[in-house]
Amino acid sequence: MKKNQDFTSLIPALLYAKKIAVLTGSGISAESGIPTFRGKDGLWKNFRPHELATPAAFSQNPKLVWEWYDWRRGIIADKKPNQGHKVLVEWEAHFPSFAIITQNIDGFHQKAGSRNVLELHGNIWKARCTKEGTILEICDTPLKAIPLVCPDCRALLRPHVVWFGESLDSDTLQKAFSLSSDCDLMFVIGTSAEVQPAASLPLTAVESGAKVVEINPDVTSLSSFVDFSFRGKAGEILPQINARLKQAISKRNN
Ligand code: BJW
Repeated sequence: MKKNQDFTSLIPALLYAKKIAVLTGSGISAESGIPTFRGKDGLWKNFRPHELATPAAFSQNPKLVWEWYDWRRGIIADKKPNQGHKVLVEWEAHFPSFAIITQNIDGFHQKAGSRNVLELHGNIWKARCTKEGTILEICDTPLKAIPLVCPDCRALLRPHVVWFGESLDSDTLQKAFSLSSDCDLMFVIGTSAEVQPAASLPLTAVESGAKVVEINPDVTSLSSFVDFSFRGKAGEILPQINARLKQAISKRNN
């Protein structure tokens, strides 16, 4: 079925939305220069997930895993949030109930200024003690010593991210599902929707009666379920929607 790609029909839904949830993936940071995972130049084209992003990989070779994360921290440290992230900051200030659920670990939503952000897969700037579970913020790039050890107990620290086969933090996941079932409008931006359980959130929103808007240059497995599909880059489409929204707000107020 052909999806609605018309800004004009989205604007009334956005203008009168009471509760907005946004699910983001690596595509929203692509225009900042952060690689995605599964695209043409995605990380999983050059690196094997089972060698770098599983608990077994870390047990086998913590140094290799930390080196990979150190390299990625270096890439992120040099880059800035883009227009897509910035529009979401404006929307948080405008809408009474607005939350971002991100799969990204780059911290760019918060860096742009968003405050109501749930990080499903953790944060690359944090490390966690493998013995005591203590979470530390570590901002050095490059890291001073690899692998990192806990300053308190000397056990290994690991990146505070969620690897394949690991459970997501249950409180965070519960909040994400409740935002998804409770919203009247959900934006799904820059995710292939291939990774569970994040990929189930938009389906929960659909089942709960919300309108769902996808912004992605490519078709995904979600595309056939959504109400609006905008095929393009988040850093271009979001500012266009925002400009139309502002016009509609000023028309409404006059
Ligand atoms: C643009 C753009 C632009 C480009 N503008 N868009 C049920 C069925 C089958 C399997 C499972 C299942 N439940 C669980 C699993 C196993 C697994 C899973 O889902 N595997 C699938 C791959 C099949 N899930 C898990 O293991 C999860 N744990 C879990 O469920 O625990 C319980 C359990 C375990 C095992 C079995 C059953 C239950 C944990 C998942 C953790 C994912 N971790 C990673 C790494 C995080 C740390 C790190 O960054 O190093 O998270 S993997 C990677 O994928 C990362 C991402 O957050 C995640 C999603 O990727 P994302 O963001 O969608 O990126 P891409 O590259 O896929 O897509 C980018 C999109 O952007 C593309 O569509 C582009 O077109 C678009 N784009 N430029 C807008 N400018």
